Amino acid sequence: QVRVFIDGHHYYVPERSTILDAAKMAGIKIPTLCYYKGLNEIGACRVCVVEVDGYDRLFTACNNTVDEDMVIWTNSKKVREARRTNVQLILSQHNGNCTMCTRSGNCSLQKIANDLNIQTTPFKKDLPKQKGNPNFPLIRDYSKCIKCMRCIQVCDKIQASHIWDVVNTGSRTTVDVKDVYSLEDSKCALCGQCITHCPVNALHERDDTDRVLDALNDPQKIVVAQIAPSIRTAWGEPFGLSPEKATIERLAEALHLMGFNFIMDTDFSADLTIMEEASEFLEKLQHPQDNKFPMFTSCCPGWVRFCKAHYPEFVDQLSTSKSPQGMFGAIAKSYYAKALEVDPHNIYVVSIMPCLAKKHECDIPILNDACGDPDVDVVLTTREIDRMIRASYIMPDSIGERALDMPLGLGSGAGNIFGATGGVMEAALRTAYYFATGTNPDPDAFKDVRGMEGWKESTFTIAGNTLHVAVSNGLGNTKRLLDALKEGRVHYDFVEVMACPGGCVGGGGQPIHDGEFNAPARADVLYRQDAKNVIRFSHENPSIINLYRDYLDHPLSELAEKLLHTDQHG
Ligand code: HC0
Ligand code: SF4
Repeated sequence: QVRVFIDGHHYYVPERSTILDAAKMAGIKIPTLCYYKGLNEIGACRVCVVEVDGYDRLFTACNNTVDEDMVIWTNSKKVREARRTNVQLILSQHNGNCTMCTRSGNCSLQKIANDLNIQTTPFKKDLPKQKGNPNFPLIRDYSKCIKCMRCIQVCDKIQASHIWDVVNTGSRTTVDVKDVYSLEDSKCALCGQCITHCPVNALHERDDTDRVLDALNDPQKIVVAQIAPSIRTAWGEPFGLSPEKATIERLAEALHLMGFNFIMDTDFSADLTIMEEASEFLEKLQHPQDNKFPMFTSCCPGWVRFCKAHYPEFVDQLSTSKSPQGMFGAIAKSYYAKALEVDPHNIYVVSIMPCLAKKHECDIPILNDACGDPDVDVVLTTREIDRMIRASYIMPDSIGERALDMPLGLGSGAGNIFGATGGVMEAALRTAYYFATGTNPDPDAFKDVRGMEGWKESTFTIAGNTLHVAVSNGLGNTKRLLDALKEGRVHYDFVEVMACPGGCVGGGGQPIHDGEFNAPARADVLYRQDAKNVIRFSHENPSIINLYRDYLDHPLSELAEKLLHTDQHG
């Protein structure tokens, strides 16, 4: 412990505490902007400056530590003026069109400017020009970047992708793609973590809400929504709804009020993915001489893009099973169109996903196996659907719930946990066990693969086979795992990879709470729902059983291969 004086009072704080943490322990708030605990502690914005007796210069509180008997002033005239000037300088290079900004009300710069009572800036506005492709799923708004460097840090340190860098010098200093002209030419996985770590709106997804509104207004179109597993644990956050209130059924009612014709569940097609992927894996195990191991899951297009860009040697080990979003689209425009007795070209599939890479996935031209049209027409992020709900003046707090439409609206608990890291592996093992032995395991037999750890491994015995499995989330952890595989330091049979920290619950399209990591709490909701579901196994989902009985015949059948498999995903 060391003694420090903050604003005239003394406190005892642990040695080597930052000034910021010491003040926090003393109950004193020092404002921050670029600071992100554990990730970005570089003092770039100089909003957290404080005065220290004995020094002329000001200290940034986030990355300077306390000394014995240090005398710190967090709210002196000099500090207040410096903070205001620093924020005014940032504002002079920031396009402050807050009335038309999707981060309005959830923008850390807006908040700090308001908190500091800044009403004008003496500095001349000097905004950089926009560049890049407005049709790419990830868009950088150069006129809003405040050079906080968080996107560089998360992309380098957490996602091992190194897409962003500082470019230019002096007042022209900014952040841009590294080494290439545009994002499209880069090795961006489209995980969207730069968006959820940006304190302002300098990074955002392509907005596809108008395309959906057009489809909803088109009397020819039968608009079918599929809702991804991790949406049900996050969509209600911006409305202040508790997890108990923010059910998928309440979201379904909101979509119904907006004019969606059918509202169904990606949990259903997650179950379908399990049927195909578990069968594919068991078949590979039976012919070890013809196959390379591990087999990798392929349902996360962020991971697939990363694999193609950085580890092409593993691409042929990706499962050929399409992602649940892809399978849903292909089934909606074949089996379901037939059941409705409608022209599949009139079915318009809208995916509601926590993800930007899914926007790219649905745009892949060859994923059109059902009828020649794209299997999925458009992907909306959680944030986009929330914006649509607000723009429709639907009050989620006061509307009722609506049962999902059948048959593609029924999912098992196994499908539900896809949204959390380890969930796909656990779901696959539950069904692989049944396929291999003819009996169900305890549904919680594989729960070792749960949890937020970045790289998990486990060993299970199924029908006399010892299986070594691993699960990674976050691309930095994935890189470590792949390098270990390449160097022969580890050997696995089956590996699940999710690009986002925590899996889709931590997806780049999820609601943003600046500085917080919400994946663990969101994942808990999914596991609680799984535990309560009367169906815990994908192969016991009645809608899946009927789909095979009436249409696909069996997993890996000719029709299943045509509709549900590809070597081009991601
Ligand atoms: Fe996911 Fe999925 S779990 S990738 O994160 O597999 O986006 O939630 O929809 O497709 O199911 C995203 C989430 C999905 C898919 C599912 C998988
Ligand atoms: Fe998208 Fe989920 Fe993969 Fe993130 S983990 S890139 S949200 S599919």
